[in-house]
Amino acid sequence: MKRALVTGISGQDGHYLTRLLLSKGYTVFGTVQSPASIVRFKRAFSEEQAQSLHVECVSLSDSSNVMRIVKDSEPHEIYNLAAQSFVSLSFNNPEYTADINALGTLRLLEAMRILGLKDTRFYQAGSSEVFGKATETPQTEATPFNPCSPYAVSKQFAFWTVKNYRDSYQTFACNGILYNHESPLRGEHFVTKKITRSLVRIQQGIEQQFMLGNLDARRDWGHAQDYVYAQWLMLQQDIPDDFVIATGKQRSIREFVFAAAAVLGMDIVWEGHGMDEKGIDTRSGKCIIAVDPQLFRPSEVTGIVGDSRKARDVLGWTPRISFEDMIQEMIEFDLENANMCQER
Ligand code: NDP
Ligand code: GDR
Repeated sequence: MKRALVTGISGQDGHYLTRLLLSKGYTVFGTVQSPASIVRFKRAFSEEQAQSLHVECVSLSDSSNVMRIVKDSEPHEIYNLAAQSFVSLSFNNPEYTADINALGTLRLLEAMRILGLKDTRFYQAGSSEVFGKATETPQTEATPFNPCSPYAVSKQFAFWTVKNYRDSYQTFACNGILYNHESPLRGEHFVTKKITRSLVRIQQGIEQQFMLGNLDARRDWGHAQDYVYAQWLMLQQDIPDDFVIATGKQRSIREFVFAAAAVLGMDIVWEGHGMDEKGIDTRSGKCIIAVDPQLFRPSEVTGIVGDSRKARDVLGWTPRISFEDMIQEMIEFDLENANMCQER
């Protein structure tokens, strides 16, 4: 029976990956940052599933603790998902972000090396943010990195560390270069979840208005369930390698708002320009979206859209859940949650 260690198991991807691994018969060891996350995470699984699940608090900043969990779990596969994953926050917390995302990855790989775990396979949760102000569109595994946030720089460090361990010690280590992926379980501070949750709350009369930052920002959005499958596939290959995982389609924040509103039967028109731009609900005539300059970042990625031909050819991976179905699922989940809150 296979054992997997998943760092950052309580995050969005951790949930989906755990479901996948349990369905394949793995025993799953997971780490979180805060004790509250253990309780929340375990609620998402049945008692039977919980028998194969072992979750504890391990900070990636604590190398002795990292070493211990790797030793105790003796994993066949490690998925390093733990991170300070909010790009915006990384501008105010660059040192912490680097400690967890960059050095945390190094600590795990060192633990594997020192413990002599030669057969253990390692997946690193890399990010399309490394392309930053992209030098070509779409981006492939060969596109030069041009990171433009402390988060992106930390992920670039992790990327090269993985490659270095692969080349120097023949570690079976892979980098996924994953583009944005969303789901009902997405954290509320990320823009997609903020939009679906806020629109639902406005429709239910719980909220009147919400603020967004750069409406012109564009992203290549896929579904987390598809993307964790790619993570697993990478570790099932004969040769470790790096893969871009993306849908190849790019949309703006405005387009996301429009699509999410449509699921709720709402129609939004945009009026004004720049910081004065407003989203008006045509039915009520009310302004429900305004622009907050504080939500803009000091530096923003441009032209981010991925070419995942290599993943399609080598892994046989392809995204299955459409953009529209993903938004539908997110809205349905938020509606259910809003109803439950109102009933309480
Ligand atoms: P989340 O932010 O949802 O989850 C982050 C996880 O990391 C949580 O389990 C959190 O624990 C844990 N964590 C945070 N800080 C620490 C710390 N100091 N020590 C130990 N654990 C910590 O991320 P996602 O699931 O969305 O993403 C997973 C990974 O993939 C991340 O590395 C992210 O950077 C990367 N990625 C994500 C993409 C996306 O679109 N989702 C795209 C590309 C890369 P707790 O719950 O206790 O705080
Ligand atoms: P991102 O995701 O930075 O791409 O990182 P996020 O959803 O935070 O931002 C996407 C884009 O939306 C713009 N934006 C806003 N963003 C937030 N969060 N809140 C707002 O109110 C808002 N208004 C506009 C942003 O400027 C940005 O351009 C995610 C994370 O999961 C990373 O961990 C991962 O590596 C990358 O995706 C790929």
